[in-house]
Amino acid sequence: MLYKYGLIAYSFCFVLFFASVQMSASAQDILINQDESKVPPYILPDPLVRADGKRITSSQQWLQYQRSVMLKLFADNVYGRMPGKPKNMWFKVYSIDSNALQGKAIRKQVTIFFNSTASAPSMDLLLYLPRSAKKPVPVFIGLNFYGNQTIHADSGIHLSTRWVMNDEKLGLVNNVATGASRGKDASKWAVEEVINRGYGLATAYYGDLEPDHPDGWKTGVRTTMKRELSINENEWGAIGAWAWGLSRIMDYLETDAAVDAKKVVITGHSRLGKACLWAAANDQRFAIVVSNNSGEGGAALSKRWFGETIEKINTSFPHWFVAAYKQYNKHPELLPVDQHILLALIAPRPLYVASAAEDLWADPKGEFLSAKNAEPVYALFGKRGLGVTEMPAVDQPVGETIRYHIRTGKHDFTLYDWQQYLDFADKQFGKE
Ligand code: GTR
Repeated sequence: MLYKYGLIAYSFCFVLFFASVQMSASAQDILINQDESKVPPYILPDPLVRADGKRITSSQQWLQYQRSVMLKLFADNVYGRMPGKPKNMWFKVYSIDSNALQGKAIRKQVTIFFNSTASAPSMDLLLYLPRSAKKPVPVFIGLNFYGNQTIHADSGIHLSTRWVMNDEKLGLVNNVATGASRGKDASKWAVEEVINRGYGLATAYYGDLEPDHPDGWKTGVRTTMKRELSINENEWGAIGAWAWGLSRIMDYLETDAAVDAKKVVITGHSRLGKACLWAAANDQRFAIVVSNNSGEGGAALSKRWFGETIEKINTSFPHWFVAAYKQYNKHPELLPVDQHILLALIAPRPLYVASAAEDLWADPKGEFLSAKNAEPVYALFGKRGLGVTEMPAVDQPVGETIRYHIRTGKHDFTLYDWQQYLDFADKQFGKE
């Protein structure tokens, strides 16, 4: 009986809820809060409580039951369904330079074709490997924002011919990258540092998977691969497509004898940090996960009203998430998950979450609290988390299997960030 009334009340909430969603479509102002004293109380769902109210008490129960339940909640409500590996994928290593970066690196460029046809949809992978390596190396992988040629001034990098967002300062004109874009985003990519530390670096342009605008799905993999992957374009969003591409890079890395595919660190900045987390939640081949300033829809809690909100992100970027996510625009409290559970889906693998002090939009404290609230799932595996209850001071990383720092400065991916991630990877891989 109680259950029946519960259901009625629940359906009633939904009616109200949809009505308010309708109303919000015409609402002009989206309220944003960046004042800590104004954050209202909120309740986070407990990842260890099952739908029937019973508690998960072991890593086996988590892995055999709860993990997939939680993953599905994210698929259904936030990012959409994640398709698998296409059957007829193939790789063409179209360029190798064994004397790249003043002799320090081997540069490989690979086209990853998603089917066997001559005009197959594809992505273009850039891979640097330390030339001095005597055995397969661990590799950092992450998508880039403006084409592979922007991550380093190395003139041997293939210039992307795909659609890019215009930005004259970066050499991106008429939605095409010009030669002037070479190296323009190099400050975000510590290529030499990574190579000197004995790691490889693999990157591809996210626009190869889906151009980042509301109509991007029409030319991206959500359309070009829909038949092979048996998924309609509206069953996933752009973040899903980018995350899917990260797994396709992993598919290639597994075939490259110079790479230790058991030691792949996946990373991403901002919107690509969101894609990185969703990729890592789905694909357990990524050994270490690094979220750099991923913010709303990434590492930051969405029920905590601070910085970007679900409503704001769905309004600015209507193509990033599935339509179901828009139901929570005005009612984040009704979302059955929050982002600490996304982080928990990475357990027991090492996870690094990083914020920047001036990046209030991404809600540094919400990122810290999210990492903190992922700890109970890591604890099931005997893994230690942050080891603190309060946010650390700037530039003071904390934590073991879950690590966190808040860096001085703006929304960015800096050398300081890379150095912390390399130290973390060294430690986790027992390289010290
Ligand atoms: C912002 C967006 C953030 C973040 C950022 C970025 O405009 O609101 O969620 O993704 O872009 O990717 O740099």
